[in-house]
Amino acid sequence: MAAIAEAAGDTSVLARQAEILSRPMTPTRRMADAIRALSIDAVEKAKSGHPGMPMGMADVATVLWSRFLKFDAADPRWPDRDRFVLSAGHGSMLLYSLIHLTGHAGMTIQDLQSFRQLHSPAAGHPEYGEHPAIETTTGPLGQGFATAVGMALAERHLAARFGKSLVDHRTWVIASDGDLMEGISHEAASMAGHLGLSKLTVLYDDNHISIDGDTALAWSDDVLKRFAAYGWATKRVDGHDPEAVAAAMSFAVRSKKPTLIACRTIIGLGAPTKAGTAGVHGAPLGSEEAAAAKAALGWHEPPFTVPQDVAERWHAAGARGAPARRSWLKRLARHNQRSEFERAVAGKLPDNWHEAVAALKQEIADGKPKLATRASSQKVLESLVPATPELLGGSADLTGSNLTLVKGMGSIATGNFAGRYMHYGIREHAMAAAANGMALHGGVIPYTGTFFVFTDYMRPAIRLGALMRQRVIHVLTHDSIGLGEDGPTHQPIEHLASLRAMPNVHVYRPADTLETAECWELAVRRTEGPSLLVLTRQSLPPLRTDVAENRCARGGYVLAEADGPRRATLIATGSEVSLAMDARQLLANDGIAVAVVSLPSWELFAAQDEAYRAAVLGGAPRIGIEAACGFGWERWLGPDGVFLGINSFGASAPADALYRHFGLTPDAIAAAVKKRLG
Ligand SMILES: Cc1ncc(C[n+]2csc(CCOP(=O)(O)OP(=O)(O)O)c2C)c(N)n1
Ligand SMILES: [Mg+2]
Repeated sequence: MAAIAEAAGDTSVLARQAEILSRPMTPTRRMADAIRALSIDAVEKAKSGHPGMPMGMADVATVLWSRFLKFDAADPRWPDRDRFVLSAGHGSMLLYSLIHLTGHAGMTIQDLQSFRQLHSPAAGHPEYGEHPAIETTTGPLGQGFATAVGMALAERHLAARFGKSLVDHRTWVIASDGDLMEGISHEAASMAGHLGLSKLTVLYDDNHISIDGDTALAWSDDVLKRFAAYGWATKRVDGHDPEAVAAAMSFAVRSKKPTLIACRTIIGLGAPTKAGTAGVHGAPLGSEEAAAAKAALGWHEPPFTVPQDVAERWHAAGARGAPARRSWLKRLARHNQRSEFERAVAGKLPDNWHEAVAALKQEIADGKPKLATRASSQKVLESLVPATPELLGGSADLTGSNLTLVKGMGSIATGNFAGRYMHYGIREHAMAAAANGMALHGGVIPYTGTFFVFTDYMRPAIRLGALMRQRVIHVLTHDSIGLGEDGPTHQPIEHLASLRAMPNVHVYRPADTLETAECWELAVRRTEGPSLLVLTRQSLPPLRTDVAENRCARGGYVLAEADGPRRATLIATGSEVSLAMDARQLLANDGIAVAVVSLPSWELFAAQDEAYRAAVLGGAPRIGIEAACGFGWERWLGPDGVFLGINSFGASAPADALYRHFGLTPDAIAAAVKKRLG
């Protein structure tokens, strides 16, 4: 708080504010003041929210939305629109004001009046799906930036595929100090600089303030030098001088590199005592300061009122892109790839897609391959990739381990975006966020790759992908102690449980090549959220040859019924299913009839009707087997079940030795069943 108090008395900021406010009034200033006034009013009415950032960045946003951003308020989903990402999602009233003022349907003044209330499209932070002009959910700082990098990459890829006449748009980001402090922004900026994503522009709200006070408390980066070192073009401007801002944006449009424009602003510009302080970051101004701010700005309207002339200017800005959209529609109408473009953008799979999947499954049934499921996954990709041109893969420097690359994909590289494979480098967090951005952009179905244990580094982006229900597939190999010698740092234990706990995520842990094909099929079809394919390093025997039905689609099923009345049910996933099958044989030798249930997807199984689940799980004692922690298994095992797994951190040794060490062998399973049965 000391820092806040000191900043409040910062005479240099107040002097600068006085100078800015004394500049001749212009129509552009009035447009920006409309954003400020609406933001003040909405936060005041909600008694919560963040007025400082919208007030500080109103001038920059006005220049962007009225002169540069290519959009048409009449059709906010027009595929060739520019993308705008408010990475600093706490400044949500900036975005809602812009959407409202530019005349979009679905963001009325009543919606702004219900800012932060239940069912308002003007939620606390921008939420994808609440309004078509909200391109992505933001709030976790830094992620919007990396998501935008994915959008910019998708644009380049689709431009290479369909040509400039259909795909030629830019990605604009507003990012705050917090965005640029976050680690993910370093990963994403480095990636964008390396690739030379020249149509990406970041407008950095360089206000020197974060929640604790002056950013100097925690930060002394030279941001421009940092971005220059990543290969970006950089500019520094007075963020309250529209002509300087416009000149910098023109520079960005011409630049052959991604561009960072550091816009020196005053947070809460207009607020007589709180401007330039952390006090204006995340709390209502209070009625006195709010009134004084409006007076200082020369804004004399009642709350939530925009004068006619200002409203008209904003509406004109909202319609500015209409001619561009109309001529784009004409180009689309006569384009020879029109139907393919429309199909990809709509997220519909190709007609012949299912034939490729069916042929593959038959081939697997005939060949009965003994493969690690990561290798099975590669085999599946060999079929899926040619049949599904919108699949865009990649890995965080583990291509040869994740087996995510197949012939003919071609690498994405600087200046060559036609490839379908992205070498993300060792940047898991940005990889997952960029994949969200690609999915949000549309026209591609992204998949990523890394070791399962490193979902810890991707988790915030998996979570946002889940919240936004994006179709993103993560290929996560080396899924247990079965990876062996690399040891406990690399052996996932709690990851299955923690990711199964995440809403909208489907976690798949297939047991053999056929199940891997079935799970991939489900993942590619799924449009309601991220799919995680959790795959082994070690080889697994084939368990099934029946291909008539995708049995993984029910999440769990009886792989082998007991010979005779069930004495017990062994329930396992992935690599432990074959152990359960072997244990079943050992028990049969001793006259104990048990069934084996494969449970590759808990989410899908939970969605089945009660009768089906009861029939699969059976009334006999249940034994759960998974080379991971047991958290959550009680759901399937009931109070009388037994769980065989690992509740420590694994160890370094060959995989077979580890399975023996942790008691995950057919003998140990059989012994546990006998003990349970008494
Ligand atoms: C990952 C993450 N950590 C913490 C927060 C909480 N938070 C919201 S805004 C903010 C920092 C505010 O500083 P800045 O980004 O410069 O925004 P400004 O105050 O200038 O608007 C923090 C820590 C968050 N939203 N996301
Ligand atoms: Mg700041």
